[in-house]
Amino acid sequence: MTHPRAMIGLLALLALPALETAASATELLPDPAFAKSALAGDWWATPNIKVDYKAGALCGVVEGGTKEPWDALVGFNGLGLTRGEAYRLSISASGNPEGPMRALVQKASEPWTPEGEISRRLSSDKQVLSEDFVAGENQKAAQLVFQLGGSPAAWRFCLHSASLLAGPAAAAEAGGVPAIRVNQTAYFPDGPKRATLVHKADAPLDWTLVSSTGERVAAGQTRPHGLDPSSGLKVQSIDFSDFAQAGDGYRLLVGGETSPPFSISSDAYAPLRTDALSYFYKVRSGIEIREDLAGEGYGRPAGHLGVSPNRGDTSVGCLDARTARKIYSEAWSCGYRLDVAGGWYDAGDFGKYVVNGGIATAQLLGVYERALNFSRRASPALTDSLLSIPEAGNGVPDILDEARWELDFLMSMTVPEGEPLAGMAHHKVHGASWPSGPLMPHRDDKARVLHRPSTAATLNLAAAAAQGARLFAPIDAAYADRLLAAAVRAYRAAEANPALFAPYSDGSHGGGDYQDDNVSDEFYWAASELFLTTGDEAWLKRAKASPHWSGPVFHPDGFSWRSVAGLARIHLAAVPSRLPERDLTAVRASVRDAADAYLKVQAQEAFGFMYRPDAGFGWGSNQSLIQNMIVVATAYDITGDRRYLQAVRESMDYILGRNALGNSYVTGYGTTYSKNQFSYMFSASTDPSYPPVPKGALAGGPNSGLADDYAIRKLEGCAPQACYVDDSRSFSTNEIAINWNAPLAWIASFLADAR
Ligand code: 9MR
Repeated sequence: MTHPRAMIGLLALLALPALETAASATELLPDPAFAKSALAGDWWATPNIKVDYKAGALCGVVEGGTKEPWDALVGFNGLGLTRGEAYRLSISASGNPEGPMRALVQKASEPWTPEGEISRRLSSDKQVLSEDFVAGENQKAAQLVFQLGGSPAAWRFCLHSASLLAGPAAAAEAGGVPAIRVNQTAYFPDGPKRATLVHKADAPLDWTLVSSTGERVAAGQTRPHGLDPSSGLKVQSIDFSDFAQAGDGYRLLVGGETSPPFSISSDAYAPLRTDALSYFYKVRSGIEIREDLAGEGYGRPAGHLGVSPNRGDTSVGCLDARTARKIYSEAWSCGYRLDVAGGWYDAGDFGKYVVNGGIATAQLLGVYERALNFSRRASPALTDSLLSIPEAGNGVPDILDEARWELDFLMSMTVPEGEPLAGMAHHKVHGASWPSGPLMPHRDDKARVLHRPSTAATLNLAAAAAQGARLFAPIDAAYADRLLAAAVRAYRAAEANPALFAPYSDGSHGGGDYQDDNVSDEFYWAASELFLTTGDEAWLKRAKASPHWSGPVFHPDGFSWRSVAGLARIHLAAVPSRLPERDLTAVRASVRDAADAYLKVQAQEAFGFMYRPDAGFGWGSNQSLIQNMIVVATAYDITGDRRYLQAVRESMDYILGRNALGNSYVTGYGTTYSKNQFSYMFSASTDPSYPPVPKGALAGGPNSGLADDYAIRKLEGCAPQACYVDDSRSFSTNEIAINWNAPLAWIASFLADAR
């Protein structure tokens, strides 16, 4: 990108030396409050901004009709930055009428690498905004630039103050990570209680556990582990499992180090179950989100319901043949339009993808099904009063209501009878190009397009609909019949088109690829679900014909949307069915063996979790870990062996703060938690006029692949556990997604109910 700009006559009338603030941070901008009667320092603007200055504000009228944010700029050059040093950018600004602003501290030439950023839509109310960042590069002359372009109408921008602080005070604001890493939410009174200490010492150290009143309640010695490969840190472990007194505000102490506070309680996971499940209502598409149900700040008009500026999803056509040729190497298109309104938005983006929708729905249904089969029917997960959703109280359990919202969407993605590929499911629907955020769904003006059907999507629809059919059967028989018919039809269509794969693309077509060219696992999953639902031999025969029937399906990096055989296997092991005894024994033994293998991994991990993939941490590693925990939880359900229950409890510590970064990956849980995940709509971290990431949302987590520019710049060379940054620019380590929150809800429900 280039920043066409010209210097105009805002010359340095008064250049002041850098100011030392009381807190010993250094101010890099002259006259941050614009208190002088003449503008101080080297400010400039592009010619399409008519600038005026008087004490108290630097203002300018931005011409309308520019296209890109960087088509209209106000800036300040010559800022020195030191790599590794902490900075705080603070501004107050307003716009009248409204206008878009991106404030960036960045390299002043190609590639314009940003160091700190604040993005906002400005309105006439003055907004006070700040951003802390640590400089990634040494720079003699970086710039602070305000990108103000992209508005069709002219508007007036005012900057009421601008400050860039460098040094210790800014660093103190950014905060340090306590050396003792704990589950910042809760340990079970009768569960394992371990923490990990990051420390240089080779010898054991003394630890004490203190209560909220400071009373010493337990003590012991740490166990040194040396250098831990997944965190790149030298660590020791602390085991206080013997202490079983429930309470809040406990802390561990080692030498001068103090842990964050935590509870010992059996009650922590019921609220997490509710919060994790409540995520889904907030990301529904095609329905108004009621603030009285979703909570303050989360109400919004329906998105993608055919109301301008939305251009979907009530009548969506297919990708044009020219673009299709680029992506699919064939001029595929279609002559029909589909009503694909509804469903959930996939993640931070507004795409709706059948494979991901399928597995997320299956695991949401799984929360209900596990409660049905293993809670003596006593779990709140089975009730019609669990969630704050419009359907609460309609006589249908809330989890089924929520799942139906997506099941209906999945079925609507089916190619109509009489068309080529009839009965197949379109792989996905999303914008023809990516919108720029922050953005609420109802304001998205991108044309929406259906992508080519795929075998994987069709089988995901078949599997999720088949599972839905057995769970809805006692509650809404007509709907269950519809689901089963859709599942059978989809399976048959997939059999007729067994190798229609979703390819990789160059990522520039407005949505994720969800590439998958091996659908043997999807066939196994769909056939298994159809068998579990119908008890029909014909489906069992198909499932048994799969290489996955007796092949290895549990891998170190967990099952996922791409690799679903493990999910099929745990359902075969846990769902009551007509599976012959011998088969059931073999299936269950395979789940137990897998669980034992995960327990071995856990025993080697100084951070107590059960995820050790062969090569680095993958995209959404937190969900991969949770899937492994779900396998172990299933082993507990089918055997009653409490080692499995305790292993799941301990592994949850990692998600909630016992990890290399001392960060809880669940928003709103713990003392330090992810809250700046990438999301077009939950983007309060870049613009406070948007809602924040909701409580109970799971961040994707460390991703050794570092697949975004920000992560590459900030995290290069990271140890696997440390390849994460809680910044909304890092979509490859820090996004939220339906297929991550569904397993979170599953494991939270298990932990809430299993005793
Ligand atoms: O979760 C997906 C991950 O497994 C893939 O490696 C990655 C790249 O293709 O895409 C992830 O899914 C994203 C999707 O493509 C678009 N919506 C957001 C998803 C979560 O990041």
